[in-house]
Amino acid sequence: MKTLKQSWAEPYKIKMVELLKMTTQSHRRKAMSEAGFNTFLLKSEDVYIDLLTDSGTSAMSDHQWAGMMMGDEAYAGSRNFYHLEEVVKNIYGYKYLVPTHQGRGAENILSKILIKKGDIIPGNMYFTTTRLHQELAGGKFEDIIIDEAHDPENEFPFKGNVDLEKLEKLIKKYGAKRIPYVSMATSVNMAGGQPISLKNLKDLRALTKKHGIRVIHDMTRVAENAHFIQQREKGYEHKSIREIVKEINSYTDGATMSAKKDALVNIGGFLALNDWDVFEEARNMVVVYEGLHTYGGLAGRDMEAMAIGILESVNDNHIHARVGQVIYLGEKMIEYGVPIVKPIGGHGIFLDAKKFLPHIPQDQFPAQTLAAEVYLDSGVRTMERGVVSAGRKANGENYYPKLELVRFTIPRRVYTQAHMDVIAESVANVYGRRNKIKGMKMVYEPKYLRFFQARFEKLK
Ligand code: PLI
Repeated sequence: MKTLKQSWAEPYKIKMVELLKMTTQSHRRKAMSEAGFNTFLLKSEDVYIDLLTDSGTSAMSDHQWAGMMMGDEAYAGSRNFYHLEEVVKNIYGYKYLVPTHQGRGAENILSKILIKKGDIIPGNMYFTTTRLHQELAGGKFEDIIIDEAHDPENEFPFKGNVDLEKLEKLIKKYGAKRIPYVSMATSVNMAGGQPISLKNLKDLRALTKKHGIRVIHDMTRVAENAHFIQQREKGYEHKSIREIVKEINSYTDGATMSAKKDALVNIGGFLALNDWDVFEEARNMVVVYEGLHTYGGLAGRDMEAMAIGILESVNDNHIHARVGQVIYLGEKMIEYGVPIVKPIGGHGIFLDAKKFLPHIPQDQFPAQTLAAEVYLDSGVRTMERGVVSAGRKANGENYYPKLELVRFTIPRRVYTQAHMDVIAESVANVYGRRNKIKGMKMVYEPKYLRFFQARFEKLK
């Protein structure tokens, strides 16, 4: 029987450490100014605790490192590919695998195959690279996530759910023929790492099946979503993460995966499919953009580390500790009175910058400003997920997302509870002097995915 309170602890011990550089305020001021007040442009050496992303930043296990030594670096037919293929089949339940160098490689291929000019792609909130590939292929993304997802304070337990009425309206308006698939993500990143429920997914499956529309799953953080289903959805409390992951996937036709997150590797991804015809085309296209269909831009050793990482990622103790650490940090921030997205998500804490800095209008980039201020305070690097990340529409106008957030993304198996304390204290410091903080203007804007390389100046 489960006790009411069950503390988590890391299901591993530390065998090797990487020393961190502590910096002074004046050093950080210079570094931030040289980086154009964009945390993506900071040098990693100037960062103390790096919460820019959970992508490719996880610590690999000794098993994974041992697997790296077992790399079969043949150009074709590497044994590591076959191992990965078997793991993807067994753990995720998809029939066919096309490896890619990372998630966006899979998104590119899938979008080129399934999307025609003028198509509509409904999804449970956009993700930056996913939507861009859909647009580059001639499609238009339509947000069909439930309204609760756009409200940082709404504590609905499954804010990643699809609003089926919104989807039905789109089907009525455009016709099912113009909708090649529904782009469904688990642990919705831009909403704050919010899960979709299995009930909602089953309903989505029933509706799309009626209209002959595919469901394509962005399964980048599927195991973290499975954890929330286990914790919150009736009937799943005694199911393992592995079982829940498999069930989620069973209601979808294929998936794009950035293995740099859930799957605990520093590089890698794939496209997984159940439909032979789409697979055939993808297997052909991958040779154009990534590499041969048995390596897709990866070394044999990368595929081996990924296969082992996938197995480790669906371990219940691993996920419990991983999400437990994120929740620990979020609860600390709440104790300090700092406004964050609730419920706390799976891969990071998202500060509500509109509420944190209500005096800064959205076109003066409150989240970008706040990310810079946290770095200046303590050397903790975070990232903007607001108006800068949202970019511009095809007609050149800015998207103005309701959510204007700063993401504190927690790499897996990397930082300790003491680091979490230091991070929360730094945010509390910045919160204490929030009224004195001024916004910024953008002085350089690249054409694609501007958040990566844009530069800013502080307003006087
Ligand atoms: O960074 P990639 O190309 O391996 O994966 C792209 C990608 C696709 N879907 C989702 C939900 C992501 O979160 C994602 C990448 N995310 C990054 C880099 C992040 O920092 O969240």
